Amino acid sequence: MPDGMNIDYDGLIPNNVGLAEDQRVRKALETWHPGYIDWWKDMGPEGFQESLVYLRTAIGVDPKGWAKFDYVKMPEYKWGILLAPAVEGRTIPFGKHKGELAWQEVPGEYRALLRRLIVVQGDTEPASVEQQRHLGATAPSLYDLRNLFQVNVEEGRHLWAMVYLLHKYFGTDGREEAEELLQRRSGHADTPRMLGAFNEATPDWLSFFMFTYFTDRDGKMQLEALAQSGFDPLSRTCRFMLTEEAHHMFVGDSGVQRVVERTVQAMRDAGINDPYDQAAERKLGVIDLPTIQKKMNLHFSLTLDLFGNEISTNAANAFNAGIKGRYREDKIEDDHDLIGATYPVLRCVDGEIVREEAPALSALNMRLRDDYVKDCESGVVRWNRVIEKAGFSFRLALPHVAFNRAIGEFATIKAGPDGVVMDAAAWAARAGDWLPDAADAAYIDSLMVPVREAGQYASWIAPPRVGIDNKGGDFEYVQIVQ
Ligand code: BYC
Ligand code: FE
Ligand code: FE
Repeated sequence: MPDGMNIDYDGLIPNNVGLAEDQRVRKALETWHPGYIDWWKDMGPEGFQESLVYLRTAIGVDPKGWAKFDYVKMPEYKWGILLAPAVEGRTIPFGKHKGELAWQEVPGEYRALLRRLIVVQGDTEPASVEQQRHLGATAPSLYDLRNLFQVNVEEGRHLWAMVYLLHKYFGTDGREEAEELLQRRSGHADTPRMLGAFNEATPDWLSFFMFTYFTDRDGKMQLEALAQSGFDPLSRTCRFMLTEEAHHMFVGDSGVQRVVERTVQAMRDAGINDPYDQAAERKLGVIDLPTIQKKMNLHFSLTLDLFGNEISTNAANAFNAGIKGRYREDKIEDDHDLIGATYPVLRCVDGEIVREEAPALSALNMRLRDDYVKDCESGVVRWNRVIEKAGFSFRLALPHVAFNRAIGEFATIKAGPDGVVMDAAAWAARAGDWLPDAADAAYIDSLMVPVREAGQYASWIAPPRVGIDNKGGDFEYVQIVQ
């Protein structure tokens, strides 16, 4: 058995799961590979398949040196299967099997449950690549273009990670699911991706930064919960995915920050004092602060839907079974079975938002969402510091969790970003103040002109403070070949 530190980097599929000795799975994956490449060429980054991109490739799982950087044509990227090293004697950390040895095979009774979670996780990865496929055409710099592609190839690898589990552990139906992951399409009327937010458009770069900040962060939370799994191969795969995920959120976090920096800088240079003077801000060719807030409202609320219903028996079953834990379950000090425990949940009762104690097991989606909202705050605080330092009395804020929801308790009511419940007509009359409208979209679109000279940046975004892999902001991160 591989201990997880031996990387086979020579074959078609770099891996540390002993594929060379596992004929059946190797064959299955080699059969799946051409379909994946076809999908990548059809649905991956449009127009840049021949370009040389300065990419990080995962080549190991040692936290001190797991990646190397080099120019790569994306279709030739080495999408490997890498699991975090096995932890000797690891036990199931929660639920009714707590303390038993972690499973190395799928327990029969939980097969369907596990398969569904793996398929849902797998489905989001290619979906995001599809959503972002047009963005290369309008990248604000080569640095940003490279970051987009880095995120894209790694989401591709995350699909591989789930497909490996399906092929290795789920037989014929696993193979069918792996096929279908290549068939569904983000936003398609007949064969959409599985979760709502992954069928929305990512029309511009501000949306891309908001998506990688907010939606990739749902990825982080869900992967952390699955990394606790008693099914050890899932746990190990998610643990390694999380090391890549950090960069995706960095792209979003620093991307939004650079937009804010540029906006307040331009406002100061022009002597604008009123941060709500949208027209004046737009004359400067930057994205005005109120529009940044609206984009944030949209992407945050769309992402909250990804946590499912506040009260969920699926979530309770997955926890009881030892399949999906809480965020950083291993750092929580309680009995880890939650029988008889309660958790405060925001519910909608007679059209009002109220906090109620609910059985903690049923409230696990709510709990993960609470942890997520806390995690989201840190970036907002940093962005606000930039605005404050520039001397403007404007603060970005996460909207209330009841705002603009399509799943869960608040799907049937209308609430403003402040959480005040209102009737549908009143809400509709204000929607343009809270969410980007057609005029906002047209304005942002007008700014989305490509900048392709090394070291140059579009008017609406500040250069990064440091580059990637100790290179400067003026490094040629993409050698464009079209
Ligand atoms: N859209 O009992 P409930 C990432 C369905 S992001 C459509 O509350 P549960 C990434 C639900 O499936 C992380 N349908 O559901 C980020 C269920 O259907 P069934 C992705 C929805 O299971 C950026 C029914 O409603 N990973 O990695 O407690 C770039 C009842 O709901 C939605 C995961 O999500 C929705 N939003 O919770 C790239 C982890 N929400 O089964 C990648 C795996 C709910 O009754 N998935 N439904 O037919 C899960 O843990 C759970 O499936 C969910 C839903 C948390 C998503
Ligand atoms: Fe991912
Ligand atoms: Fe990601």
